[in-house]
Amino acid sequence: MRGVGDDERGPCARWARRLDFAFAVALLSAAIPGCGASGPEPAAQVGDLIVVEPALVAPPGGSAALYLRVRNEGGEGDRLIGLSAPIAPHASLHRTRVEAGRATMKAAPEGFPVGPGEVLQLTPGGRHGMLMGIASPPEVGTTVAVTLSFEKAGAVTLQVPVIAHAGPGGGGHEGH
Ligand SMILES: [Cu+2]
Repeated sequence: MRGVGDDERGPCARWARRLDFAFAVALLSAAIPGCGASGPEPAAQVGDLIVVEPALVAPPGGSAALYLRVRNEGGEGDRLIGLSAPIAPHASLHRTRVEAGRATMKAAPEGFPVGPGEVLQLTPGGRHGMLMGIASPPEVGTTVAVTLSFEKAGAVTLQVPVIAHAGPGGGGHEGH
């Protein structure tokens, strides 16, 4: 599983290279409509960790990216160490780097820390979850069950809304 994201020629990497920066920004605003304003409603909670604004982007091709934020309201640090979903035989945490308009991603098996009082952000163009090997992409507007695993707080399952994978006016075709 770990090798999939490490391989630049893998399906995930091919998908990432089509994600230009403008697209990523459009995606971000689509995924987080009320960003920064009033506190969004929790999508899930486990211990002192509150998951807000989850979104799944599932273009054709079998891979889907998971974005969300985790707020740690406790006094102790924790770490997102993995994810899983019934619709995907493989899932892992990834980092994206965007340089000169090109995105590449790598698996992050060490996970992502979220310190006390901090917010862990999984966003387009940054850290994210990746579901791979999806047989048939979920429809926009439906929800997909995803389980997040934290080092200390344990696992929590949430329903993640599937959002469109193109920016405004993008037409939804990513060039297959
Ligand atoms: Cu990825």
